Amino acid sequence: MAHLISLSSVAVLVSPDTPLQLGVDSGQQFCLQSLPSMERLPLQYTVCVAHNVKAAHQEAVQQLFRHSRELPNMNALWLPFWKLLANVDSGPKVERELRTFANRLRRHQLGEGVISLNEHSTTLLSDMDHDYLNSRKRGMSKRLTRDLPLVKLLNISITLSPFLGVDTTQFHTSLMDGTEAYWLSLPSAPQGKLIPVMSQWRGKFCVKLNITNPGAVSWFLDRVGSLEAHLGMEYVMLEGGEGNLFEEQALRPPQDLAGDKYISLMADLATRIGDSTIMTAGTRSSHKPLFVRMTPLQSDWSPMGLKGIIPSLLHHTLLGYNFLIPDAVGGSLSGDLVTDEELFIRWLEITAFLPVISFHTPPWVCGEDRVLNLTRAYIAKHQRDVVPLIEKYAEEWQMTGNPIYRPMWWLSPSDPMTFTIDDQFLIGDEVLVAPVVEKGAVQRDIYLPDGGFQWQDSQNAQVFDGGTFLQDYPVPLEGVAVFLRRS
Ligand SMILES: *[C@@H]1O[C@H](CO)[C@@H](O)[C@H](O)[C@H]1NC(C)=O
Ligand SMILES: *[C@@H]1O[C@H](CO)[C@@H](O)[C@H](O)[C@H]1NC(C)=O
Ligand SMILES: CC(=O)N[C@H]1CO[C@H](CO)[C@@H](O)[C@@H]1O
Repeated sequence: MAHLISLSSVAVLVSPDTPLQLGVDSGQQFCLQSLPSMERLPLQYTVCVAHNVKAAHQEAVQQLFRHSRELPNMNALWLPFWKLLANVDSGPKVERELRTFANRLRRHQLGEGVISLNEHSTTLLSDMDHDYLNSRKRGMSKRLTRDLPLVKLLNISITLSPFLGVDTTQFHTSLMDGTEAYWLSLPSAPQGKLIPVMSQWRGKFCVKLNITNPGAVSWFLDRVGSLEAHLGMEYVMLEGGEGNLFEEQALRPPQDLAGDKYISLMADLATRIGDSTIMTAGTRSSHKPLFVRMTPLQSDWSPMGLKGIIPSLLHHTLLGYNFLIPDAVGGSLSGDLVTDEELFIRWLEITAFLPVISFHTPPWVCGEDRVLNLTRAYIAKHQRDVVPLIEKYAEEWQMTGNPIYRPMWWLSPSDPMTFTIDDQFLIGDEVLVAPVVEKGAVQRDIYLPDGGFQWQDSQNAQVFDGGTFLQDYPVPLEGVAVFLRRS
């Protein structure tokens, strides 16, 4: 049974316990449908009707989020995140790569930032701790103590997931010491022994942490604690909590892990780690002091690439997720380095206005001096102009639930012109950002919403009335159109 709802000034709140599919049907109607296997479960939803789209949104936020809203560690906004590109097979080699990379950043006057390690590099470094601990037990050299300053050249972010390889000693140990219940398990026969369920993660056979088991959660937190003691990392990224249909079907019952339950328990785990934890997904956790990493995008100009950034930003922030780490400049989905210099520059220009700038392709790889200069300039601009604004509107968000980043309709909620603009955004209600998202373009159309005030171009101080449509407004490759509200 499909329910059709046409979007005007309504918000639809769906019960979190109802699995459903969401789509737009052939008649361009927004459509919610329960899954075929769940036909007997009625769709449960609440419809909020309001006089305009902003009021509908605000009402929905009041209905949905009754918790007090907490801020994550705002220091993260000041520093760009740099992905360590290391394709090596041992902890000492990861350390060497870290040192080389930190020196390179410094040589290019990009010395302040966070180096982020993927899960593989994190595992290699943590195995090294393991060796170190063993060697210390045998009274041997204090290797890691000596090396620690090398790792500590910059702030570090590590990556963990709830998966553990079936070929690791940790897993084998857990089969022997009776902690196999730490892993999602199924009985081998109706009353039989529980056997861990094997799944796959990043191409490897793994078991997955049973996040409803308190012993398993303590084990995980201990692991984070020992990594912290040895690496001194400032940030922890948790990947892999997203639902998995196979898992949900194979493990149902128990109902305790059905649907979005896993990711929501993982958000609890993340807040126990601290207020500098980054999640890759979230469900009703926007009030928690966490960061969310937006989905990786393609390195192109399509809606799956650069054109997808602003719609995704607005989507997250309207749902209350404001503390976003956008995908790396130029896109990182393929894992390849970006070679299109124009794409890199336009992408950088957008992310400079988002909460955190992150890199996968280093700027010295993508282009010549110009790209490096622009990278330094936009990082400085982010720190000088954008971070203070985010801090200001983070306070407003805590008090009112209003998003930090806003669509054009926020200021002009009865003007249909504003409803479909997906290539401009507002920071609070005072800065309008209109980046170029078309390849080769050095001009773009811009709509300045009418909120009863004027807008001033931050570059040339020209002033326009609200409600003005600027056609083919010039925006050179090295610039972004930014308008400031004049009351
Ligand atoms: C997870 O652990 C809990 C508590 O030990 C147990 O009751 C439950 O059956 C486990 N669930 C799965 C899917 O392994
Ligand atoms: C980069 O910046 C430096 C110093 O600000 C300047 O001398 C140089 O000409 C710039 N290079 C390019 C290609 O813009
Ligand atoms: C080694 C290093 O760069 N540490 C910095 C990490 O970030 C904090 C602020 O969040 C700085 O105070 C440290 O100096």
